[in-house]
Amino acid sequence: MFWPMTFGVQTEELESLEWPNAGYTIVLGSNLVQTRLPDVHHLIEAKKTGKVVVVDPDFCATAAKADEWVSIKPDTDAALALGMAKVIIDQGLYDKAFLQDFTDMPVLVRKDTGKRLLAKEVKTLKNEADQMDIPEYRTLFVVYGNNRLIVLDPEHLAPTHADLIGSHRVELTDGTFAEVVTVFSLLKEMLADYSLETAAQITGAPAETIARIAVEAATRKPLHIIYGASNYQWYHGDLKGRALSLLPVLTGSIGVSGGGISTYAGQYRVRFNLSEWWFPKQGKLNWVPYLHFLNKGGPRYPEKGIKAMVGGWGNPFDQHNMANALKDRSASGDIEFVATFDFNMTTSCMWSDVVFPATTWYENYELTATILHPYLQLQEPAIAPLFESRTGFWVMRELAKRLNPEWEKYFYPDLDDTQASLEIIDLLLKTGGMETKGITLDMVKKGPVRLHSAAPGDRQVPFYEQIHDRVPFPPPSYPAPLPATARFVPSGRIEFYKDEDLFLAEGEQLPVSKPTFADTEYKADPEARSKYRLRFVTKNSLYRVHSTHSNNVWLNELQGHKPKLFLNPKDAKQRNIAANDLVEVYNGRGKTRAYAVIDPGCREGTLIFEQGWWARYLQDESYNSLTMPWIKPLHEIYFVPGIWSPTSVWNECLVDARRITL
Ligand SMILES: Nc1nc2c(c(=O)[nH]1)N[C@H]1C(S)=C(S)[C@@H](COP(=O)(O)OP(=O)(O)OC[C@H]3O[C@@H](n4cnc5c(=O)[nH]c(N)nc54)[C@H](O)[C@@H]3O)O[C@H]1N2
Ligand SMILES: Nc1nc2c(c(=O)[nH]1)N[C@H]1C(S)=C(S)[C@@H](COP(=O)(O)OP(=O)(O)OC[C@H]3O[C@@H](n4cnc5c(=O)[nH]c(N)nc54)[C@H](O)[C@@H]3O)O[C@H]1N2
Ligand SMILES: [Mo]
Repeated sequence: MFWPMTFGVQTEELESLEWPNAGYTIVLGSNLVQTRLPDVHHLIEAKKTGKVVVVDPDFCATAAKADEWVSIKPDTDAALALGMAKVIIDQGLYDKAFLQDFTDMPVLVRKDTGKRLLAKEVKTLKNEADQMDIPEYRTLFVVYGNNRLIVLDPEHLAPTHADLIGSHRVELTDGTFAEVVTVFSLLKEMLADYSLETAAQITGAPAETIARIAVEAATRKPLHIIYGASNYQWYHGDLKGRALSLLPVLTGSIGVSGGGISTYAGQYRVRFNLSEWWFPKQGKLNWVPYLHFLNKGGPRYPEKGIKAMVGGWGNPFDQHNMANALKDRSASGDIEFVATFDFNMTTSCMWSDVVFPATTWYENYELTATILHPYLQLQEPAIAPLFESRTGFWVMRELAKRLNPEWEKYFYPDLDDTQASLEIIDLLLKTGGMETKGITLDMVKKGPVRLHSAAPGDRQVPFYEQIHDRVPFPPPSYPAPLPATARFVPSGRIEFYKDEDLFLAEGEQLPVSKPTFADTEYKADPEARSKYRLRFVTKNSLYRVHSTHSNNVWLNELQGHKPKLFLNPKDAKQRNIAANDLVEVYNGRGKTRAYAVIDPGCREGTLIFEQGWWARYLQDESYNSLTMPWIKPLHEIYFVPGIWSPTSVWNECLVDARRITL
């Protein structure tokens, strides 16, 4: 969620081929050695030209390969980033011109309201502002430079030479005066709370280390920050992302080869414009965030509730928060009908009224793209669908037509599903926009084809156009039209100051560090603090892709056929747990079980469980019966269908553990 707030995009990332071009790489909570196994050699390459630092509460596989491992307390990355930002600013290691031209750092903020000063509020600027023709999703803010107030043009990122620091008294149109101050001054003021001592105390990392990596990061550019999934799957993950964004921005490492901030996880963004077939021309898209469905409420939850659930390509009865609540709701009839299509008999299939046997990757056409490789790749059937299995397209067409015969026309009724798939892929390539220009079905049939980008060599370098060609932020996020997303950065620049009322009320105008669980577990149950003393971190397994391959006998053999949990020796000792003991993990919401690994690399106070085991391997006690779909209200501001909805925060979860005596 820090992406829309800061950059106005869904997500962005460097392709893995760009990793070796970084001068300095900091990986925070992304276990690339396990979760990006096919690409991780590029990270190893990055060590030759630059330095790779891994910040993780666990001595994970990636930490083991890094030049340096910095162990911090979970969910304290914001304090680390803010402590580093303070060092970079105090030592004058920031890129002044970059901040002036491409960020909101010179923008003036009213001290009385906390809102950004609007050009139309200022007596001497109102006329000029009224005459400027800007799109409705932009706002005219004010900066100060060359001893005068200047309207900040959101449509042109020309050099402004605006002051980064300063406060002024400004006459408003109604004759009153307002005190204003730059965002950068406010940031500096706020960072006074993040001295090295404070950052060290919050994170548990030594002050000297924080100071040293800050200086290294700012002097061995470009800086690349990799912000991983487990790290942002916390309630204040957005604050962490905003704080971490400060580092590449302060050092001017945005829009350049090898630099920036990347999140190789989450709501994977669509690579090109596929609205031509994806969105029917007429009609309204009713999009209910999954967390609203789980919470049975929220601004977009339908008044009459939801009675049916049709799923494919996913296994929510294991993989989603409140897996047990989902089961209860199905069993009680609250959800009346569940249908799933899959080629594995997953837990979700077991809980379905109807299961459609789906084709596998080797039985159908599919156009794929990934976040690490900007290539389009055609999956082609190697064999005809086996037994009763059908393609996802076939199932959707048949379902759609039974819901409303009118809808069949969107699904190429005259073609069989294979031909229809190719027809759709062809249409999407032709109408995909700049990214697919010149790419044909024949080309992808021959092999992977690189998508086009604005950067040289079609490299995937986020914001290259914004910095190199001074095109205002943000680039489009598909499938939404630009106005739907650009309104989140109305200055046309990278924004660190947010002034919607809720940000002001929460004290989150600027990125700050907030304590874990204060707004969630401790609020819901004040006794949770003493009852459940372990943070439950559920990370991804080397041996599965989520729950896919959960039943693969060879991969299970490699794991000794045992789900495992990782505990620090001190935490284990306190609970009388020894290596290989069967352990119950519990809280007020649910429980699960796994065999103990006593691991000094695992930070004290943290219990790590590798998610993805089907319930049948856990005696039907799901790890996701312990988790909770907390929703941070701020996230509701950024709802855009198909792009943003409130983030799941699986790690915002307290548990305790006890040995099971059989
Ligand atoms: N083998 C395999 N590969 C996969 C997947 C899979 O299931 N299996 N899933 C894919 C998908 S969809 C995703 S989203 C990605 C996710 O992959 P990653 O982004 O790598 O995420 P995780 O594996 O969940 O966790 C990475 C690390 O975050 C650390 N961590 C947890 N909390 C914090 C924190 O507060 N601060 C810091 N600094 N570190 C923290 C954990 O200790 C862990 O080492 O992997 C993808 N790749
Ligand atoms: N506690 C906890 N829970 C988590 C996470 C965590 O860190 N902690 N991580 C979360 C994350 S980042 C993610 S991305 C989710 C992932 O969770 P899910 O999205 O549920 O992913 P999978 O569990 O891999 O389920 C994918 C299913 O799709 C099927 N499948 C694969 N290909 C096809 C196909 O072509 N057609 C059809 N019809 N089916 C297909 C597979 O057989 C499999 O059963 O889990 C989330 N859940
Ligand atoms: Mo994911």
